[in-house]
Amino acid sequence: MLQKIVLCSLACSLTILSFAQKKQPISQPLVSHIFTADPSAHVFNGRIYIYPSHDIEAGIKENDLGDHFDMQDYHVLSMDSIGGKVTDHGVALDKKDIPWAGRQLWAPDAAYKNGVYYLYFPIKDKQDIFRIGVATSKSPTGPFKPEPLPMAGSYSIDPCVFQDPSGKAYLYFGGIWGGQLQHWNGGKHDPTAALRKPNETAILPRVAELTADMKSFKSPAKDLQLLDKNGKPFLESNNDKRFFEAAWMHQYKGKYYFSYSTGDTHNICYAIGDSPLGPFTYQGILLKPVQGWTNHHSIVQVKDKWYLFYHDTQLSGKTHLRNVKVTELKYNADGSIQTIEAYQ
Ligand code: FUB
Repeated sequence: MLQKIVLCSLACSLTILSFAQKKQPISQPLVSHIFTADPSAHVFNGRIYIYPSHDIEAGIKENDLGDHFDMQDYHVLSMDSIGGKVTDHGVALDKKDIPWAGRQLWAPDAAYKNGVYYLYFPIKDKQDIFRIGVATSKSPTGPFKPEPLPMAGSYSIDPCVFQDPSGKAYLYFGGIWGGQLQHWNGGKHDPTAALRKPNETAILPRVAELTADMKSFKSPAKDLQLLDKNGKPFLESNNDKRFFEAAWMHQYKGKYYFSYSTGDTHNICYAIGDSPLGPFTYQGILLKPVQGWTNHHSIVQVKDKWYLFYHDTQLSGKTHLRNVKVTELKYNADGSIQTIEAYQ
């Protein structure tokens, strides 16, 4: 009996010890009544607005093309301050209202110009080719009215819109594997084009300047040059550093910061340049892998601090049912970003 009690108390102590040693998330989901992912955050009129994907259980088997991410609509979230109450403003755009839509509403982004809010969204068209659409509203929370056709010359996924202090606006986009970027070389579509081989140069993200009405590309999208610290392009085998998806652009102290996910190696990395059109030089990892396969973020200044919005799968433990989070992002004096570990 005594032996049993001793064994039991030893087992209990070990359990408590291992619980205490297990890393805990540094931040909690912003909402838990719906699943949300890919948060693009902006401050409009002093309020923080988050434009996330709205994850659902569509009952589709998981595969490398991401068919299980079969989202149907977007909700906009907002809060007056970091840590403040989060409001879900309901459906801002529904797939059924997009005339050209096929399936899979993936990561969106938003912008404001001259009294109009713009929502940029990727979805497969009726031929199952990812295109980028734009929808407008007088309110940051929608409802957004989509243009009747996708943006001409757009393809692939994960649009990020960046408005330069010069007044120009740029759309960054692209994602490999299920995001289909490998099908677009030199602006031409070839659905049979394969992924790059390990010794080939890595596929690059795309950028296009937007027209003044924010609804079209001024000229065809171009490759965004991403170079290592020796000025060389990455090879596909550098898959812990090369671009995969989740483009984001922000400016800090006059420099342009392009950040992105490395996809199959799950890092969020960043690169710095002197122009929104690049070239960009790789700097390092800003967010280490999170729970779940995907890693996707945005970076925004709120008053005098900077924040990283990101997601993980804390609430569900399932790759396709994610929850958005926020944590502070800090720079070093030389402009480098302090790497964030989402669990400590
Ligand atoms: O949410 C669907 C896709 O997963 C996004 O477009 C990718 O960036 C990844 O997060």
